[in-house]
Amino acid sequence: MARNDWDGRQFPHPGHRRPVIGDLLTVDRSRPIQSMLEASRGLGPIWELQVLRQRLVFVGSAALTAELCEETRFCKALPPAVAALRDYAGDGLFTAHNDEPNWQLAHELLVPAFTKSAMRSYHPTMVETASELFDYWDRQLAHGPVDVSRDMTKLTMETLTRSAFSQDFGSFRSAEPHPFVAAMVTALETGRRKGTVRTLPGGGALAWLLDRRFARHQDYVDDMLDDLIAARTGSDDQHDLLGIMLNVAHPETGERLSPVNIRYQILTFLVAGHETTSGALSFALHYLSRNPECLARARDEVDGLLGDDPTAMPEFEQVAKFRYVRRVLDESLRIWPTVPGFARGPRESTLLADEYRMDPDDYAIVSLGAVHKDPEVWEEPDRFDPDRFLPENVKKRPPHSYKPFGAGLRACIGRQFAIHEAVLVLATLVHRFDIQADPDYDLRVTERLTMLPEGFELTLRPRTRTAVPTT
Ligand code: MNH
Repeated sequence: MARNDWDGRQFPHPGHRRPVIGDLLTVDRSRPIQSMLEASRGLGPIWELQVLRQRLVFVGSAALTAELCEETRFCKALPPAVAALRDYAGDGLFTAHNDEPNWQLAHELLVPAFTKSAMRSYHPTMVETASELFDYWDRQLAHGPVDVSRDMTKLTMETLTRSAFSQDFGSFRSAEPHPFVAAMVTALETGRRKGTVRTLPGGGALAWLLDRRFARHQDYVDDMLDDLIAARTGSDDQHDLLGIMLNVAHPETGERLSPVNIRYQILTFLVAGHETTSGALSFALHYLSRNPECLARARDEVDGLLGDDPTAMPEFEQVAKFRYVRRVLDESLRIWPTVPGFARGPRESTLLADEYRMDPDDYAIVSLGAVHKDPEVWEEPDRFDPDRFLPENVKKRPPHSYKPFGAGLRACIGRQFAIHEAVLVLATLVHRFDIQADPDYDLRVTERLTMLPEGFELTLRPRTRTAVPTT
């Protein structure tokens, strides 16, 4: 574990630090990330929190973030909460240490499967899954408003299981989640709680208890994936991510991923890819439902490209043309980055901001909630304004002031996947339905592994052909 002592330096911290527990009382356990961010107001661009035995140093300015993103000097670090996920994601892409050989190998084998053009092969699956959700909503309309975060999470999970290993869990055909999905969610939640618990005195024992209680969920998930991997071994199809991982050897070394590592990668895609994208979709829908002029612009754009059939779905090439919808997504991820931060440490001892000595076992957490609202860069940072992402406006900003997908070599490999899916779903949703939020709803954000709107409902009304202007 990183020592993180920063050469003995102390940074500003919220008041009332106590012996032993440190700043624990400033952290609201039901919304730790939001409460830590609120407590940092007024502390400047770099601050710290001491939570029991764990010390966290955060940066919140675009300038310090730009420096930490310099790949020659800094690289990804794994703070304890991320390292805790290694129990089930092992040396998969997200949780691998920079120097673990499986990171390099998996990265090189999988990058081609995540390029923009590779999205062409996932596009039909994304279209089909979104259509199933919309058909399900059509059948649900009489039952009142829909729970947006819940249904978006089902959607992104279903898209991923189909794209990653061609498994259809029928999320929109039955009321109960498939046992695999339920077990996955429980195993994930346990992993997250273990990450928190380990920092407590005696936390090792608590983590062990959690392990004992939830091991069967993890075993079920692992067994199912191992069976699936075994069943596909020997066939040479490469039509999904599993097929690529089983059948593509490294062009120079001939190396392949081991079956266990393939299981880690699949779990990683499911974990890293489903709640993150569903949160982004849900926040975007929240802001669209609150900003009628933005909704009208988004809809005009989509109507212009898809025409007057409300159930029309786009071709692959059309998705990139939903420019305004894309800006809505970008702006939503600015205000609510669903992955709230990432950690960076120096490759060799160095001075951050010419001032703070960092050694290789120190790390700083880039607090995206702060960086994306840095007043040096963003005017009226709390206002929702997708036009901030017009190309001419993007050019005016320093390059590292917006980092929802992380930085450098270890940045998000699924970025294009998430963007293609989210733009496709947002565009087709506003084309097919009128959306109406409860005017009394105030955005509440729940924190799981990622950030999601909580209790956010939309009343949907199908648009009719005549309501959609002909083009
Ligand atoms: Mn994703 C890494 C954000 C969607 C798979 N992702 C990261 C990081 C951020 C991130 C930030 C860097 C973390 C770090 O430095 O520690 N990811 C997102 C967001 C979305 C998202 C905001 C959606 C919106 N991610 C996806 C999807 C997938 C995916 C979809 C897979 C299908 N992400 C990954 C993987 C990594 C990652 C794998 C780790 C990459 C690496 O380290 O090599």
